[in-house]
Amino acid sequence: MCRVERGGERKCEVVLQKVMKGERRGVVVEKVKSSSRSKMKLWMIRATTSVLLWTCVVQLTTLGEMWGPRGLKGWPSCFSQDSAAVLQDKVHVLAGPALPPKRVYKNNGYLMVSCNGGLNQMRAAICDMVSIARYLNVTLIVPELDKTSFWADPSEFQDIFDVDHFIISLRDEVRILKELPPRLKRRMELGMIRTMPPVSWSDISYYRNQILPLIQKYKVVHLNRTDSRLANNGQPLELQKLRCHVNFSALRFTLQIEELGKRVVKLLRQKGPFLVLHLRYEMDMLAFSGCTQGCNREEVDELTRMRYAYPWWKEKIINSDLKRKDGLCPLTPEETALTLRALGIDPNIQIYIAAGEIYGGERRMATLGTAYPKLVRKEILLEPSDLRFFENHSSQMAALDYLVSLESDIFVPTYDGNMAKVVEGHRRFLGFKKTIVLDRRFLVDLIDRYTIGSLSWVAFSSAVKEAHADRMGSPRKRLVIPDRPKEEDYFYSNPEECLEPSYDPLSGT
Ligand SMILES: *[C@@H]1O[C@H](CO)[C@@H](O)[C@H](O)[C@H]1NC(C)=O
Ligand SMILES: *[C@@H]1O[C@H](CO)[C@@H](O)[C@H](O)[C@H]1NC(C)=O
Ligand SMILES: *[C@@H]1O[C@H](CO)[C@@H](O)[C@H](O)[C@H]1NC(C)=O
Ligand SMILES: CC(=O)N[C@H]1CO[C@H](CO)[C@@H](O)[C@@H]1O
Repeated sequence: MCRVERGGERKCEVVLQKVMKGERRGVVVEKVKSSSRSKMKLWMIRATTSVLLWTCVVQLTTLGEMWGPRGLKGWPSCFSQDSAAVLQDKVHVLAGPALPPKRVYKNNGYLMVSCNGGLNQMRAAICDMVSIARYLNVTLIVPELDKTSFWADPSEFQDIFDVDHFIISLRDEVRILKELPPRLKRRMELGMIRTMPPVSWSDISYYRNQILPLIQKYKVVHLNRTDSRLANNGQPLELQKLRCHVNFSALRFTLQIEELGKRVVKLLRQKGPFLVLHLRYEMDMLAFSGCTQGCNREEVDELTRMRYAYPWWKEKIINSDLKRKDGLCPLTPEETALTLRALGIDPNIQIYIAAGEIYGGERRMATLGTAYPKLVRKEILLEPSDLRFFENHSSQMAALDYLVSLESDIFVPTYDGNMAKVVEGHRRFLGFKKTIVLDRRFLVDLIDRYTIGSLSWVAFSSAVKEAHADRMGSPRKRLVIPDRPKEEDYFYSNPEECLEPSYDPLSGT
């Protein structure tokens, strides 16, 4: 099979880089001395390169099977069984795209961005910003992550993502630097650059016509908000493809996070299939949304106080019941248990809870734990020493959950936040892996009818099954609603332009 162990690939890349540097040094030596000795040296280096390349190929082949197809650039080949072609692909990956040629273009200036929000919102934003920089022919500075959001995670880009891979794998598209050149840095310190939030849901033409002239004038523009700044639809096909390429291939987590993720997946796999439940029933979610279904008096008070305490949670007076009936609340753990049973999910399946601390703790988890006794959390699977590194770094914790979610047999988010959307899209990309996108509005209505006894279990279960038959992450069109971008399907939840097998641009009307 063509699954590639990521560490192996990375080692090869490093080796290749070293070899290339060596070769370059060899050429210089040759020019200076022009002696046959240096030619000999050059020949030696070439020979070593071949040996190393071969070693890498062998390593890649033996290390197969272990990790998802993400590691391979030419993913479609991953679904073919032809191992000869696969091997060829690997040689190709090593010799070519591992270090794509730099794109040569006239640089129009520099773009700095500060992302806002949680990890997955930032992830999507990084993809948008790379694509925008590519289309404006500017140089992108490695994005700054949000350290002041609710999660207050001090992690930098390079604490979460493999920054060198990010820069190198995109160099055939756009130049990315870790920081501004010194001259421009001084300009920034003197406040001589332009800082602004771009208009939400803009077309690329906005960036070309409004932002590019500013970049040309000030040399550096700093975009200080990045959430949903690029429209979902109506963008050039190449731009849409680049958004995915960044998402699925240029952005990968640091080795440390990847390895821990791999370990969690392995521990789960040893015991059979597993479902990842993104149970977004955490204190911040409930305080922010005002959803208090099933909470006691003290809890409601606590959540309300918290909402009032945060100035950027602007909506203060919330009617939880109405909001829930509109499908705008995350499912509670109890509602989730009923839903999974109604969908016919095997009670013996392992359920990995991808979430922080569940609000209400054991009391609220009891029903789910009875319905699905094999509930696991990373705190159970891993040693405290493994997790200590992640403490107070919610984004790194979220990265771990992201990896486990990608690999699961079934992924079920209980709320349509950014994690749910980005993972859903990524799983489509990995071959339409099963993701159950719950119709919460419909569900809470059914659940209420079942709970008061006006619906039998059989009727309830079949209604739930029927309503979700079409919501399993299989191929479908992204919903487009001109002028109401907030209500249409999010680009990253169904990046259909990048899902080669089913995408046919001619039938897209
Ligand atoms: C970017 O560069 C390409 C090729 O170098 C050129 O065709 C294109 O017009 C440039 N775009 C902008 C916005 O400068
Ligand atoms: C972004 O920059 C503008 C202009 O400098 C400023 O008014 C605004 O408060 C900034 N927003 C954020 C989120 O920092
Ligand atoms: C994490 O934060 C808590 C509370 O802010 C603090 O008590 C703890 O020492 C921190 N842990 C680490 C590893 O920094
Ligand atoms: C892993 C990877 O790079 N996958 C693909 C991302 O999307 C673009 C557009 O479909 C493809 O060209 C890449 O191969």
